[in-house]
Amino acid sequence: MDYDYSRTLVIGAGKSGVAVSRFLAARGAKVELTDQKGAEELGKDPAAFADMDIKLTLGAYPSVEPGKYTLVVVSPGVPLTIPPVQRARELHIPVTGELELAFRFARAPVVAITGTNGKTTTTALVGEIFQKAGWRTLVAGNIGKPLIEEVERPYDVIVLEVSSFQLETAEEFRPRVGAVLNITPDHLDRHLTMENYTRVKARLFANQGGQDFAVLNYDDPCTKNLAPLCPGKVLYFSRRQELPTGACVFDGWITFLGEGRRDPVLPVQELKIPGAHNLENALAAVACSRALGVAPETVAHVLHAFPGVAHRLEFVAEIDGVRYINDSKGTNPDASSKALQAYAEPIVLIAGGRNKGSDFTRFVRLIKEKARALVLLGECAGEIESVARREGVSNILRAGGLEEAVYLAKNAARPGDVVLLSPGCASWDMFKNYEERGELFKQVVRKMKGR
Ligand code: UMA
Repeated sequence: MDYDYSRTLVIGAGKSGVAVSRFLAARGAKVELTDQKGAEELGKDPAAFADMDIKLTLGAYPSVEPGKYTLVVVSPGVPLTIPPVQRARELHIPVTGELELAFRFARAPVVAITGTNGKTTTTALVGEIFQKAGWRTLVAGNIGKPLIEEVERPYDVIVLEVSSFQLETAEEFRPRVGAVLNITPDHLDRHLTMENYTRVKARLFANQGGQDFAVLNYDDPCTKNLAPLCPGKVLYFSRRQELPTGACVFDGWITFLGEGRRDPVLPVQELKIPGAHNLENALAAVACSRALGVAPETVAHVLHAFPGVAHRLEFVAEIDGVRYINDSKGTNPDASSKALQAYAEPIVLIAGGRNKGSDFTRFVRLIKEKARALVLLGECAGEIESVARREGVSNILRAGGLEEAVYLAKNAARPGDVVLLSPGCASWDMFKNYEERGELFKQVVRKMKGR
């Protein structure tokens, strides 16, 4: 079904909403872009939108009345429970998201990657593999570039990072290859229960046909059990077990098995990105790219060279024998636990921010095992501190801001240690996004090194 976008209300004037508004306005739609924040807080220039024929309604949402809009497009960060969305649904006005809308204009097969953690790294990796193989490749989605911006350009493949927020409004979205990397508690402030969260992730496969591929993590019971919901061919990947088909580790090699063939791709030791979780990301990338026929040598070349993505276990500097690592993208306890596990050295951890409904107990137990000191900041510092004290973590420091946190961490660290920013929380209490948080961390560390 095609949407009638002639009179569209777009909610949320961030990256996604602005891209959708531009796209639809350029096609002659009457677009109204709204945001709960005012113009000043948003830092948007209303004149620029007027030039594009986009009506801005900021600071409060417009009323949704019968006949006023033909379509409502909701940004990923906007919950579907807000009054204008509810009202639109009462009036049977279609409500969609940028992912679903953009997909309907897509001309190339889509490889879509979701999961609680690892999706940005895996998406970037798969994108590199297709590029290296000579495919004209668009890498977009939750990774930071709305699909709609370039969806109509001539690409051979679209590699998309997809979030659970985007999948909430997916209806006809049908990736040729869909991968779910792992499912652990996250965004429960929005999805409320793990059942809902898992159901939303499974929407990735809802419209697939027999010739499409579902790439699933065999080691994660939540994703392994999605197989019966997949109409396409299931390709498992496993870091722990040898599998008859799919991607796994065989005699120390990352290996792909399929159609009676066993293709050794690369010795695990030669994978550049560190940590067990990155081996899982690499295995998923192997499955996604081999599903569409990329040669094992090309895959190997990229796995060997790929340095990782910014804000994910990103090395910043070494000062007085202490390595500083930016993992600002550790926005939930599970992601940050993986970061802690990636280092054998003692760690001084900087954590805290906005809790998205997570329980910190397991994270704190790992902190007790791996960290020399814990520096806490942000909205839920008190909450983490009380769990940490209960679990027996003693060396806890409190910082008023990120800069202070870095200096406290520097004082607590000894030569050979790692100072790790991996907050286990969203950044939204103090920053616009995790990128801004990571950039400030890098800036402070570099300033410290310059002294
Ligand atoms: N807003 C409202 N009403 C609300 C909530 C928000 O008006 O009830 C407004 C805010 O005031 C703000 C705007 O909505 O101005 C922000 O919209 P947004 O949160 O959807 O952010 P965008 O800038 O459009 O970025 C979104 C994704 N953000 C989220 O999902 C929270 C980006 O993912 C994505 O890169 C971008 O679209 C392009 O597709 C970021 C993210 O944090 C990286 N994703 C989460 C994650 O990875 O865990 C899901």
